[in-house]
Amino acid sequence: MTTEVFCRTSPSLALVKYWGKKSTRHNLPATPSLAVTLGGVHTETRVRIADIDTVRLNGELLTLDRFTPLFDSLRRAAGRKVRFQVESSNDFPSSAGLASSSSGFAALTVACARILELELSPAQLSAFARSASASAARSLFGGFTLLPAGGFAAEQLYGPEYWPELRILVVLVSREAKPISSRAAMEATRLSSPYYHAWLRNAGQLLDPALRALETRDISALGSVVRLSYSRMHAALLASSPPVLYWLPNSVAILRECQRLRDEGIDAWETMDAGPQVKVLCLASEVAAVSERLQAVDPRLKIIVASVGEGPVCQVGER
Ligand code: 2P0
Repeated sequence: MTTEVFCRTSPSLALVKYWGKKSTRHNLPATPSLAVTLGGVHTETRVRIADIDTVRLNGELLTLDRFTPLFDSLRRAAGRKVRFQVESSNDFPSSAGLASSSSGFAALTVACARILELELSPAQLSAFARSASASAARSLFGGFTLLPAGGFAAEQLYGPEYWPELRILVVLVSREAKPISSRAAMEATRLSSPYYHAWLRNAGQLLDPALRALETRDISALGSVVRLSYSRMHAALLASSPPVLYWLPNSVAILRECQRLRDEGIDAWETMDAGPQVKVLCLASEVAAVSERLQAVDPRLKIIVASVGEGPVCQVGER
């Protein structure tokens, strides 16, 4: 019999974006991020003790360079030299701008800590996850989360029950892996975009209005800050040398359709991350109308309807 730990997490979608590192060595974010954990999309990870470290994602063996530092720091904390056999899968496209690294590294951190029998608080788990991927610090919690600039760990601001009417339509524009990883694109922006410092200065200023809008659950106030955050992040990316453009023609078509919906008085507020997918915030009462209009942009587009999700779920079993 072998002990196996199973952990299920959901991706963290930034409403106010983290983009850029204060410290590359410690993976500390240069900008604050405010996020919602997406209910209805999941990473599932199983970890067992083995003779060597292996990580499989959707059945495919991965290279270990992104994983070994996390494994080593958890092993050091536990004072144990064990190795991990990891099998992970996503029920949404990986490495395509859908925050698979947030849910992936959060699940991995929780599962490895559990199999090592490490007693860690949620903030400590969040800090371990952040060292591997900053957005993963936020996936340690359900609901709405905040990772401050330079912060070691994320915190939960509101639980999943805080805004039951909020929906996030995830429009899958492409299933292809992104042309450049977010980590590399972030560094390219820092090193070569003349707008990077303006982005850093402004990113902090967007946090307060976003927090105020969240406090009153005002979707149009929140949506207009969300729109500024992703637009300015992508403006800085586009000004890198060479320019980084994640958008595809259908991404732009969806953005334009959201604008038309808003012109008609329907709150449909888009955001984009490091990939071509578009995520649209709206209220449950308008999901049918918004989905129908977005689907009409291109009938081939798949649209996933997410709500505000829960934090990690973990189980220990024998196999
Ligand atoms: C975010 N993104 O706040 C931002 C917005 C993408 C756009 O965090 O280098 O995989 O592992 O810390 O967390 C994606 O980058 O980057 C990301 P690392 P991560 O969600």
